Amino acid sequence: MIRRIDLRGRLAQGEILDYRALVPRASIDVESALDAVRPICADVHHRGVAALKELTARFDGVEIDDIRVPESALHKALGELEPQVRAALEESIARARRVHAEQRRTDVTTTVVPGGTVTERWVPVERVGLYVPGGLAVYPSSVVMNVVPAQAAGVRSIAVSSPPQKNFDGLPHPTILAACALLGVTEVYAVGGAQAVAMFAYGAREEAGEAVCAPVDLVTGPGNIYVAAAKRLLKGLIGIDAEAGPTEIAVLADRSADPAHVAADLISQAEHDPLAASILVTDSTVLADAVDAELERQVAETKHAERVTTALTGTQSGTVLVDDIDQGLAVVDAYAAEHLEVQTSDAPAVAARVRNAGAIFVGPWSPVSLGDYAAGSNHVLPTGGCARHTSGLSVQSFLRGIHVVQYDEAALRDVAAHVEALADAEDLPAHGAAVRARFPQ
Ligand code: HSO
Ligand code: ZN
Repeated sequence: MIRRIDLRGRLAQGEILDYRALVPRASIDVESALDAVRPICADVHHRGVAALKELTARFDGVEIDDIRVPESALHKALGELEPQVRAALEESIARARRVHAEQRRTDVTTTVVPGGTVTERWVPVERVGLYVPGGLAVYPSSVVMNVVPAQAAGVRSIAVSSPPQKNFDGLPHPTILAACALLGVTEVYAVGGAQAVAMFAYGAREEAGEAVCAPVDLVTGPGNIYVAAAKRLLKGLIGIDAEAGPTEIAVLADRSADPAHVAADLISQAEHDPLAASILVTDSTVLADAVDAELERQVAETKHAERVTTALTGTQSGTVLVDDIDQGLAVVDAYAAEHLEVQTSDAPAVAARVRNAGAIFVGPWSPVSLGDYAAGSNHVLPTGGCARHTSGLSVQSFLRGIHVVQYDEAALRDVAAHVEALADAEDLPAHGAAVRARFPQ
């Protein structure tokens, strides 16, 4: 079911392997959605709430009277939430809060010279808009993963937007609303897609001029290609987190791994999306064969067999056979998976050598789905190879480090000649003059 890429022996033959090209990914052409998204954003910009209601009728098939979800609906959703889901969400929130609380930064003051200091002051973003999709699946867990770091960072104003659902009176999905209520988020909008990103970026007013949603500074959260395109279009006006693509799991495993567990984990992420990528990297054909057999067996029994099969048989998924774990590490580093599991006999040591991954799951008892819901780690992670240069969502995503410079007279006098010399070298004499003006001769 899952294709094989056999790299064994090729290094021995002196070949130079381009691992990134050998393990391809599905390319998501966000650029192509920009043309569709541009008029939507312009409409929201110019006509505010009226445009949002029309776009919601067109794209979601729902007529809404108010884009803002009343607080009573949040409390009702929480009241009606199944007790075991509530308990699980509470545990997920508690664990995520424990981890993210420790990510808080303290301001650091460096005394560069006597009388001259630079302080890095960490300041939370003022207002954040969090987008929660409502497509193939509904992810209250993503509400947790976005809201918890924002709150831990000290963001004062948090708004959530999620598409209205026909079967729920035109409100976002009740578990999304319940998660918001549990987290203490009270500002929620029933708006989806690109128009939600535009609403966050520009704010939205009624025709009478009354403001309904104030503009935000930063938009985070996953979404479909139109949401990604809107983020790309409005970036700059707003800050954004990464443009989330289809989810990915890579498993680096040796003979010691349990094939049933490896197959289950590959299927677990394939379940998200027909474009999801599941990749096994192993030096053991015995394991590869056993995982293949397990995939056949388990896929037949899994609920979302159709999209799982599409994902696993797609060119973005596959088993890569390598000579040894060293070569396996080169492959997974080149791929830079959103999620990497290390299931080898010396998993912690192997995992410590990984350079590129959104998150690493070490050993047989740390499956990706643990991290999706209840490890305490964040599940908003870089996809599409962005793990080479980008981190997952954290408290840091919601902070800005401001340099505060404070020199006294003697410290400035001491360095004045150097400033002047560099200003002259750049042919910017007014820069030097601004220092010299303070020390008339
Ligand atoms: N694996 C997804 C997150 C998620 N899984 C939400 C289940 N619900 C992307 O990291
Ligand atoms: Zn998942």
